[in-house]
Amino acid sequence: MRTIEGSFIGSGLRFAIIASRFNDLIISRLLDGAVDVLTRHDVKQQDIEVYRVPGAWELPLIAKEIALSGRYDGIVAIGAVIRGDTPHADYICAEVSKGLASVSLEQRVPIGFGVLTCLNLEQALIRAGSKSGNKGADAAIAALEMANLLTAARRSLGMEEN
Ligand code: INI
Repeated sequence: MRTIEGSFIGSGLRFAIIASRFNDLIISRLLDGAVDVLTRHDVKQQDIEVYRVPGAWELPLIAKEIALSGRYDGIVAIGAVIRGDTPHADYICAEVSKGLASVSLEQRVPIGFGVLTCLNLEQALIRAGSKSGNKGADAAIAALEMANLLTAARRSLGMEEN
């Protein structure tokens, strides 16, 4: 039996982090978590580029441009959608998750999903570096593993490296 899996070795890999400005109290913590985990896995600071967008809604479009550039081994998407009194946030969440998933599949680039979808600020804080860990870091480590897995899988499947 052979198992194909991705390592957590980041040296030589390039990552784009796309982060919204909306709810920056949360975003700054998720962003710190993502950068911290990548650099602790030997991704060089100069191999990480951060793109800022206004809100989570704008994440799929920048993800698509970045994916099309072919410059990065992976993308880490960071956002924080917090429900208000109306269903506004629900529409954002649905489109952002669908949009990022479709960019990832169509462009064949791993996108770590570090977009919080919470009912209130407390839930978001808990997931941004306190009780429930840091979802920015989780998204970054997933993007790193998937970047390495894709290389390993393509090699194993005899596919051209691209
Ligand atoms: N953007 C977020 O990132 N989080 C939110 O919670 C949010 N809410 O609730 O409104 C939000 N709205 C802005 C949206 O993402 C767009 O930036 C805006 O509609 C302009 O296109």
